[in-house]
Amino acid sequence: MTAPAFTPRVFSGIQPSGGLTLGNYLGALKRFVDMQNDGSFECVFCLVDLHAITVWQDPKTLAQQTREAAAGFMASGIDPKSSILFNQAQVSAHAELGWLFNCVARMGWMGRMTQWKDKAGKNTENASLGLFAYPALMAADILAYHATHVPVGDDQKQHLELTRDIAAKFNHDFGVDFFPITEPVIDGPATRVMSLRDGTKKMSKSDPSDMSRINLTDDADMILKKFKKARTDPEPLPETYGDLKDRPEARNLVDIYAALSGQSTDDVMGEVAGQGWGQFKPHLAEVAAEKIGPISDEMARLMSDPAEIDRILGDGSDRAREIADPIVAKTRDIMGMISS
Ligand code: AQP
Repeated sequence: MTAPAFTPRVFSGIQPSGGLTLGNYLGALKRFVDMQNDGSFECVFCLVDLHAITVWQDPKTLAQQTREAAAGFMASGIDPKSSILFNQAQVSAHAELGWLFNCVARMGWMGRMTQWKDKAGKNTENASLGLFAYPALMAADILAYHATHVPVGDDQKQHLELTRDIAAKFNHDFGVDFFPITEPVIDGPATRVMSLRDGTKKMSKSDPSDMSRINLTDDADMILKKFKKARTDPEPLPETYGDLKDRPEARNLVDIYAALSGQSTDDVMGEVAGQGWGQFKPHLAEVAAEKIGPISDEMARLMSDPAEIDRILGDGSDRAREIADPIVAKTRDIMGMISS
């Protein structure tokens, strides 16, 4: 249970490690907007560029990717006046608390993280130390704001559990009730959108194949092309959602359709049962293009004024520091460090 003393506050972030995908939109952005509009929470949203550099990022394109991701947040409905929107590198509290948490987290905890194993692969000797420590920085991102709720896709569940472990260990080790035990918010029909080329892999902005994902900047023709080429099996759509259990590619397209059309998966099956892919895929593409088209247009409009995006991120960083700096100062104090 979250201690009632904490202000209901949402924190979440997305890496500007490439263009935003439909997975980022359905698994994260759409839900960020719902929580902002719900009005029950203070909302803090971050372009986590310090996380992005745990794998190589070209310095010539990182700033542009960060602005494009910020445009994607705003075009999806994040209002930078009511929510705080900023990039992580401008608020040094993240890096500082990340270091303090490196000294709380245990090597064994980090070594068990599936994202570390997936991203480092067999070549762990050559992976960056930052990639290994990534979950401690993520805990710092969240806990620097005493965030009580974190909306994320299903792939981040394990990192959220680690955030809770770090908060609990810190509170226990120092005999305080300082950090909240944050609640993950993982719900809805598309918390894990899968690759269009392989139904066992999640859709990812850094997948080498652009055909594996729908980008928020794809136009209607490209969306249709990608869905038409999406891997499926030869069977038509079955009567019930349960019948899709062993058909990951088919289930993924149904999940995407349900999330985009705002229907339950059972209602979707009632609508599409018996359809072949030649009928279902173009309809799915049309629904996707209707949703993504306005976002893509608004992103292009926002991107035509990069100075304004930088101003918004600067303003968001000032507001973020006002919350995070005192929390990190108090953390140093609890740990026994001298500070002015
Ligand atoms: N395929 C997905 N389905 C549902 N949610 C997803 N998210 C990412 N991919 C999917 C959610 O988006 C948020 C931001 O993710 P991130 O960019 O910080 O990192 P990631 O999860 O590693 O996303 P990518 O696209 O796979 O990035 P790269 O390729 O750079 O590693 C998170 O809430 C995540 O759950």
